[in-house]
Amino acid sequence: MKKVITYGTYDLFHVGHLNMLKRAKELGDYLIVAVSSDRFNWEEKGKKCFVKDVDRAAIVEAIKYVDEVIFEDSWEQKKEDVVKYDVDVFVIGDDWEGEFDFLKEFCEVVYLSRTEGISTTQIKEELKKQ
Ligand code: C2G
Repeated sequence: MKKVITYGTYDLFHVGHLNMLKRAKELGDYLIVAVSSDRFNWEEKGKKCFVKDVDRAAIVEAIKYVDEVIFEDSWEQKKEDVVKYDVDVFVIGDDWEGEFDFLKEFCEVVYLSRTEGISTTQIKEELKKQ
């Protein structure tokens, strides 16, 4: 079984997130998604989420492409996760191009193009104008 892992905040779930998860699953047979915890987002990414982490995890878990959800609580955990879950492919959007090449020692690293014209930030900005 070819296992794939990806990481993200997945706040205000939208079609860009869906496309990423669909394409991530196409790279293997089993997809694990590490959803960023509220603490990690705020303290490490400076992101304030609209949807709390347990609800973001529940939404991602309900997506048919997703087989397992874990929480992302540190930048360092990727290496441990890849080994612990016996992952073959790490995949993430190309906005992170090159950032995780250190994982090539443990698994295949794939950066997929983002879906243009949609982002959580854009959704929040548009809603403010209404
Ligand atoms: N994404 C996409 N197209 C968009 C928006 C997002 O393909 N229009 C992808 C991102 O590239 C990422 C995933 O969807 O692979 C989740 O996006 P975010 O929730 O913005 O994740 P991010 O904040 O980039 O967190 O350790 C890695 C980080 O946790 C990634």
